[in-house]
Amino acid sequence: MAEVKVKRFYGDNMPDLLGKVKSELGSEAIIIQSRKVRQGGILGIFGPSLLEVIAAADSDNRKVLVDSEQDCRLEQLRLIQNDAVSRQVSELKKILEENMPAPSYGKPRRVFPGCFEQIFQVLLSNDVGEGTAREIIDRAMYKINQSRWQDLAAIKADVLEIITDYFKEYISTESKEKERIALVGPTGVGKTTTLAKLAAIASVLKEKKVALITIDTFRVAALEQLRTYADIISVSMDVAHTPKELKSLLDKHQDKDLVLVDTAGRSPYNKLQIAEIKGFLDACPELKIYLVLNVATNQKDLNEIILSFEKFSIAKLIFTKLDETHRYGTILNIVAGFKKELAYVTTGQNVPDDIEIPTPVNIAQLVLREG
Ligand SMILES: Nc1nc2c(ncn2[C@@H]2O[C@H](COP(=O)(O)OP(=O)(O)OP(=O)(O)O)[C@@H](O)[C@H]2O)c(=O)[nH]1
Ligand SMILES: [Mg+2]
Repeated sequence: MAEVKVKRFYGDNMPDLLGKVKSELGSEAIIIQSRKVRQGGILGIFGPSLLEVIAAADSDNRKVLVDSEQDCRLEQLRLIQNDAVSRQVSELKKILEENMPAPSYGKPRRVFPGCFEQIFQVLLSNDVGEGTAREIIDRAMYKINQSRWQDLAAIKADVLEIITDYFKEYISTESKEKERIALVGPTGVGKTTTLAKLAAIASVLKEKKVALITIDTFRVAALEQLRTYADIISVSMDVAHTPKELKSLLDKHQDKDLVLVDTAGRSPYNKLQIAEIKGFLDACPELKIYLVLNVATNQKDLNEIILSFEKFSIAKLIFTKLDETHRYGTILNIVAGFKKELAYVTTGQNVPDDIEIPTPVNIAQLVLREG
């Protein structure tokens, strides 16, 4: 396969950008994408907008000249119209996604000045995605006067505030209304345990009327596990074998303040099993679906999981097993990338103690934690 060089360029205007593309990748470079971006990108809360061009050159030397913004648009149109080329474009995009260095504004990796680099490295070591980390530092640099760029404590405080502000948008407050919630997610992430924690808090501590339902008839042990929790908490527990049964059980429990539905863990790659659960949940539109994720899962797997479970119209996220890792950057990556609210985090196996409604500042502190 031809060797492909893919690069992202930033600038204020298209002629300058195209000049950069030509000088770095040659006049036969292909523009894959051009768009306006906020200097802050994913976080979208940064300063002025920039033009971004993603360009590629390959060793087959295809003749694609890009001279002006108009040429660039025409070129994109041609690419879309030409099937063979657009196949190649998707191939390039794939390579791009896999191998793309973080935005470098057309230069090799920029080392941040003063103490910013140190904080940048802390974010990276906590698994914050490089692009997101860069955006956070860019914003901090924009915010902090240059005379304080050596003041580590001040920079840290500002970065904490930036991350906190971001989480403020995506951390949900507890609903006062009656709720019907189904937990879905991969196997073993802690769905049943989390459900038991929520049921115990609502029923025992808040004296609400609670019912549990499970559609996880896949394993006898799973039924026993939930029944044991239901017995300890003294709440009813029903089993739904079909979507229709689930619907009528929800109707039966209309008087309850909280109805929690447990589902069987599913591999994100098993489309059939996921479709089966979807069949149950689609029959009950009143159910809010929370996706449960183990925070210690690597970012690529988390992305796959979210994409597979996205079919369910995920309302909120729950991150589990915060006690099993010291790196929490993936929470920021997922919340930033998928723009989903965070409902709860769990921090251990104890029912009901090890669950919290996160506060923006607490989660931000975890993301910025050192050592
Ligand atoms: N360390 C830690 N363990 C947890 C946490 N939440 C759940 N677990 C443990 O993870 C294991 C699996 O928990 P379950 O609740 O059965 O997970 P599940 O998602 O219902 O599993 P399946 O139904 O088989 O898909 C159990 O040993 C739990 O005690 C947590 O926050 N921290
Ligand atoms: Mg379970």
